[in-house]
Amino acid sequence: LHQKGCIVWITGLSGAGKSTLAFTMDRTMMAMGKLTYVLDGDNIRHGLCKDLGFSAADRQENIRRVGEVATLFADAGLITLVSFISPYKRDRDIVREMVPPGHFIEVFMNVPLEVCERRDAKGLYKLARAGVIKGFTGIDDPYEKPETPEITIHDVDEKGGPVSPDQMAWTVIQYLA
Ligand code: GGZ
Repeated sequence: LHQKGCIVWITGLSGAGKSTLAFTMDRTMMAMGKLTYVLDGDNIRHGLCKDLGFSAADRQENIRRVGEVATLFADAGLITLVSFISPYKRDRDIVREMVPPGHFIEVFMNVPLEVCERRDAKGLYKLARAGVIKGFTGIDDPYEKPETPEITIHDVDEKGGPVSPDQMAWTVIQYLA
C-alpha cells in the first residue's frame, strides 16, 4: 500500500452539510479503492471527547484532540475526513501546522446562517433562538470563517441552482487528485 495520508478538514456551521460531504466522500473514495476514515461528532464526542461540552475552552480541547487523532490517522496513510464546526481559526491553524505542508486541506462549507437555520434538521436553532440552548454557534457564539481555505463549497451554483452532495464531493476529490 502506497497511499499518502492527509487531513481533509471540513469546517462550517451546524447544518451546513459537513457530515454529509464527509460521508459522501468516504463512500465514493472507498469505491475508488482509497483508504478513508471519517472523524465526526458521532464517533468522537460520544467517546474520546464525551467529557467536553460547548464552552470556548471545551471546543478548543475538542479540536485539539480531534487534530491529534487526525494527525495519527494521516500518518498511518489514511485520507482522514474531519467534520466538526471547529469555529476558531487559531485551533484549525494549529492542526495545519502539525502535518507536512500540503497535507492539511481546509474545506469551508460556506452556507449562510439563514439557510442552515431554515433547514434546522435537529431543531437546535429553534432552541437556540428561544434561549433554551445557550452559546450556539452562529446565534450567540462566534464562527470564524477561514480566510484562505484550500476549497470553498457553496450550497448553490453560479446560476443559483442547488449543488448535490455528490457534486460537492467531486470538487474535493478532484482537488486531492
Ligand atoms: C454548536 C452544538 C451546540 C452548540 C450542541 N453550538 O447539527 P449538529 O448538532 O449535529 O452539529 C452540532 C454539533 C457541533 O459539535 P462540534 O464538535 O462539531 O463543535 S465544535 O467543533 O465547536 O467543538 C450540533 C451540536 O453539536 N451542538 N450544542 N452550543 N453546536
